[in-house]
Amino acid sequence: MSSGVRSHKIAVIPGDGIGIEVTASTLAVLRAVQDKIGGFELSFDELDYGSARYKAQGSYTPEGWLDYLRKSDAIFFGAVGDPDVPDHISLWELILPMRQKFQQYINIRPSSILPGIPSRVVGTKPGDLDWVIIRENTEGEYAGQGGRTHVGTEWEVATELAVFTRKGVERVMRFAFETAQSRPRKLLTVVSKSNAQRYGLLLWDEVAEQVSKEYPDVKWDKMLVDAMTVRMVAKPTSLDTIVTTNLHGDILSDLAAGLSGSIGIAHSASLDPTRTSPSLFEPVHGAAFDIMGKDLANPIAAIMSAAEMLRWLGEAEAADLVEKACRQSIAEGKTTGDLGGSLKTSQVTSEVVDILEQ
Ligand code: GGG
Repeated sequence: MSSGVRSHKIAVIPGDGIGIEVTASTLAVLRAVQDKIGGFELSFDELDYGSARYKAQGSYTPEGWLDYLRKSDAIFFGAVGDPDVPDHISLWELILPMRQKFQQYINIRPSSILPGIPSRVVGTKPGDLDWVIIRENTEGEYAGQGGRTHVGTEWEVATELAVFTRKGVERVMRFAFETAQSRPRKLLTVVSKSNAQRYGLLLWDEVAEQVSKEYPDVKWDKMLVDAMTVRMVAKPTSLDTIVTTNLHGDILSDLAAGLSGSIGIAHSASLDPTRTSPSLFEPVHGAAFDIMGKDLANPIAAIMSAAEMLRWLGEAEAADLVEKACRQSIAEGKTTGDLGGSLKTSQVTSEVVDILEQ
């Protein structure tokens, strides 16, 4: 007989560096919210995938790992990167295969200036900057196509192909217009570099024009990525929802994180909107080896990513509570050094748990 308790199986990959610390914080918060409101049960399948495994055993993951992960309802991921392993190896061993294999073609990276966070942009205050960056997440510049020939000679050639398919661009564009439509301002900015990249990014712009016709109530414009960086700094209130390519989204979302306070609060979700495969939730930041093991990392980005995971799993009440607790601890100045506070990772975690338990 069914107990009526909704159960969700979460694959947990703490990964490397501060990923391990912020994942521990996140699990503490998830357990607290589960105990607080009940009605659902999370089971955590903690996996040792990462650079330590690679250095000890020669591979980041065991054979068949993607098929194994497919059986989970969602994946929570900390960070990847190690000073002893070239970054292109760690990224291509762990994060990028998950995004591609599971067709997580939407990477959502929201940014806003929250009450309690000192503004980094002259003249802005909390509420002025409130963006959702939608990054294409499976193709484009990170398609992984290319190669090297004549290696080590003066004729050495390296190619890196940016791949854009009509289907790939259409699906991210449609998601972006729908997101913009669901937000109060109904405003979308489509970012590319189609003056210099005249094939893939021209297709990008053309598809935007075509898809826009299905959403007449959405006000939209096009920007070249270089001009976009200036607009983000100079006129942040003119932006709301932003859609861009894999590489440009990676860069612009870090800029957005800096402008809204700290990369330590930048959360993200890599979604398969068709729900055929599990989606992936991770802080935007990397392994940050310089502060690893010192209890200095800001756990909020990871915890807010987990809130998005709860929302994706249908646990909206729990998601709202976690998000509210994070916002409250920031508003009360109970923050780590990156946001001007003096608390440790463990103390911020306890603050968030305490707020949840009230
Ligand atoms: N927490 C995610 C992480 O470790 N990110 C490292 C990184 O460089 N990511 C690049 C990307 O998101 O494409």
